[in-house]
Amino acid sequence: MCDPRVVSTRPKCFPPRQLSVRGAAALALAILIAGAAACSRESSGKLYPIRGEVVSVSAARNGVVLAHDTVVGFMQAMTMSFPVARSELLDGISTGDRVEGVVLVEGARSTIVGLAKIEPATPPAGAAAH
Ligand SMILES: [Cu+2]
Repeated sequence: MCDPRVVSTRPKCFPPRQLSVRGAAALALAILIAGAAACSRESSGKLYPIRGEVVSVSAARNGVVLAHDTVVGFMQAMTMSFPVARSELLDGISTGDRVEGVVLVEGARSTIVGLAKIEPATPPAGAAAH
């Protein structure tokens, strides 16, 4: 018989197999709890990187129409409008800009949660020397 006080300090009181099962269950539970905590704070959606060109920015600055490239694992290239999580995301963004960002997909809703203008590629050094 194992004395409970001995169990806590002497693992040999548990058969090794039982120990590992308990360890795995505890680990799975810890992951679940961590995941649930993260979800309640953020959201249950999935994030995808997105790239495209700005077709228009809504007058209320709460949405943007993007001609976006393929979003791997989510959708093919198309032109569509997205709500933006915060109007500040559209600061400095205007029609014709090439942008990249992050889209949060929750069920049927996809919201732009990050957006930045891609600076035009700088010409190689010496290219404009003449
Ligand atoms: Cu789309």
